[in-house]
Amino acid sequence: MKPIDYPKTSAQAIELETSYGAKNYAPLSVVISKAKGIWVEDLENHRYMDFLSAYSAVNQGHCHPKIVETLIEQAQRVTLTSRAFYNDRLGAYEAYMCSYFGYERLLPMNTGVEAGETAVKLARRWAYRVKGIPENQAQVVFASGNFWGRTMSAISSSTDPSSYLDFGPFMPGFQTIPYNDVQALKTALQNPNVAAFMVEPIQGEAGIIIPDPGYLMQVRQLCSTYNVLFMADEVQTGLGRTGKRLACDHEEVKPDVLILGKALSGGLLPVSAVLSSHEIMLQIGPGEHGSTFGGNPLACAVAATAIQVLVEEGMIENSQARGEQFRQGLKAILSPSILEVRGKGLLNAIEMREEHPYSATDICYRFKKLGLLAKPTHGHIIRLAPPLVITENEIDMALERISQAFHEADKSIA
Ligand code: IF1
Repeated sequence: MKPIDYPKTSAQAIELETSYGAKNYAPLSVVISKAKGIWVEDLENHRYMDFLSAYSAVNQGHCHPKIVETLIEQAQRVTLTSRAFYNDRLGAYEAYMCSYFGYERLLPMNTGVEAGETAVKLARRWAYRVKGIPENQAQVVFASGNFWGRTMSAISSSTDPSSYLDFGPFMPGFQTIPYNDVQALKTALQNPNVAAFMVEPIQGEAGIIIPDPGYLMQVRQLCSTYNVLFMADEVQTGLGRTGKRLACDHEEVKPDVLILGKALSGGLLPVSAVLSSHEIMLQIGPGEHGSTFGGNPLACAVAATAIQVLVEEGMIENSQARGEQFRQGLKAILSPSILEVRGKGLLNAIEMREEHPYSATDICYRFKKLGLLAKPTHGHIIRLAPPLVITENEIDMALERISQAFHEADKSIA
């Protein structure tokens, strides 16, 4: 068989994907062929500042040299053994992660949604075998506006029709309550059959929705009071993204079940994890859950280095400092199209007025022309989330480009 023939131009690359690919995405028309740190390049050698970070999967910056080095080194030793046997990376990785995040046990999976599914299964098992909820009566509560992936369970809890429409019937035993609504949570937890409340500490896909100060603290307290598992989906907000190790750390609350993914591998390969206590984790026994690649030595080695560089290179502190610098600059952009600037650490958003003559997508295309990549969510909210390695000067450079894009757009409709 002849070797594969890759495109030489962006146009060729787009044409191939348009002709042969499924249509489950509508990408911005840029073709990335190289990436390093916060910078990505297309096939015509145009350079862009990546302000999406693969939805917070490359917090450590694209192709972080130390993580790549680990990948190459481990790939020449052994990559996959299956869990039919032990390997010499998994146990050490589990101990390393449990020590850093303060949990007793870790269950390794691959994608974020698989970790979410694992958390729901753990909650149900715990509900029947520890809390004593009658069989098949366990309820898991979610917040409206949640996004935790694309599987049938994840869309069964979704309140976004674009996620669930015409994919029914749905997973039973799920309820949704308004996000950031303590009273609604308290009411929901009166039901003795509730096993868990699974929630993002900041809602990503919903548009970087930040709950009121104290919300997470009250979630923690209510879940403890009603003997319900507090399950934090930190797939997007975790690992330094919001300026702390975890977004839950802003309120110093500790979830019973912690869900991680994305940047857990620095964006090199799919690695996710669920961390919890002995009591909760041991409700799933041998042969009752897992996956072919879950806990493979390559993923463990890469993830351990991804965590190590995140911490030792000060990326979490940088996320906090650069985020403050960034929001200060964004708030100084006086455009009638901007409704609100919000964020924590380097998870930020510009919410635009929906009725404005130009859209968030128009602005993102102007960003692209000026050498910065971002994508709107829900039509009028621009998520701005660069890798956590971004420097002070690069933030200033990004602010110049963002501000110029808005001023040019405002001039174009004057
Ligand atoms: C896509 C959105 C973000 C997540 C949270 C679990 C998962 C995700 C909080 C599942 C995944 C990704 C999915 C990705 C785009 C991106 C996304 F726009 F889809 F909603 F970030 F906001 N929990 N989010 O954000 O992790 O299974 O994908 O590894 O293109 O679907 P996954």
